[in-house]
Amino acid sequence: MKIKKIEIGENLFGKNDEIARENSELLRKYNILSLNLMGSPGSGKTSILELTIRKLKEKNITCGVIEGDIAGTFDSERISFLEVPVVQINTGGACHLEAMMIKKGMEQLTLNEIKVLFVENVGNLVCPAEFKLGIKYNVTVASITEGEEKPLKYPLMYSVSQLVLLNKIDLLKAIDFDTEKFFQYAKKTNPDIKIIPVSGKTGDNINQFVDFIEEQLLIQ
Ligand SMILES: Nc1nc2c(ncn2[C@@H]2O[C@H](COP(=O)(O)OP(=O)(O)OP(=O)(O)O)[C@@H](O)[C@H]2O)c(=O)[nH]1
Ligand SMILES: [Mg+2]
Repeated sequence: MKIKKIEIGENLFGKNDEIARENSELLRKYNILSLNLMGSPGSGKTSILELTIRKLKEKNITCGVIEGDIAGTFDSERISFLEVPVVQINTGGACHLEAMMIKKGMEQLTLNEIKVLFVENVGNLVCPAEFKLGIKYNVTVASITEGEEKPLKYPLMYSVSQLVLLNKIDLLKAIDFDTEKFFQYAKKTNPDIKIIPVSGKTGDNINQFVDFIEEQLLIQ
């Protein structure tokens, strides 16, 4: 599938919260469930997206993806391989996506053909949490290789997220990672947060993320 690409210039930065509200209204109008995947570079956002989209496709749930990266089209190429509409946004240096970028991205998608819109934010545990996009669910993709204390060191990311996908659990035997402590720290930062341990490599528990998406689709 052809990748649509947007390079961001100065003029695309605007009144962020206002545009985020407009994005949210547009998504509601089209009855699209939207999820914003955030996390450190390499935590496994694209790997999880690939597995999840494959499973949603098997269930005839149509997806669209907005990929945010500082530069390059690596991730959108991986997604387009799945025959899913994808827009690559290159921020040209900015460490996060902003609402105007999502607005421009959505203009490139045929919204009435999409049930679930995924946004993959720029790999960064800080800045993406600071900008509202108008996307309904914030999902933090954390990986066990980052250490269990990260929810306490980067609290904003956890407090703005409804769901954490704790990734790379296939490496648990090789890495000194205290899963219980991670749960405790994440809940301390955000008592309402839901955590699903997954593997973007073996596909373990990806079904639980798919279940979460299907549940949210039902209550849309
Ligand atoms: N062992 C293991 N490796 C994983 C897992 N998930 C992802 N990886 C690997 O981790 C690396 C980064 O994965 P990506 O999915 O590209 O991570 P990302 O968060 O999308 O990265 P950026 O977009 O650059 O921020 C790749 O080499 C993946 O194969 C996992 O669950 N287990
Ligand atoms: Mg990625």
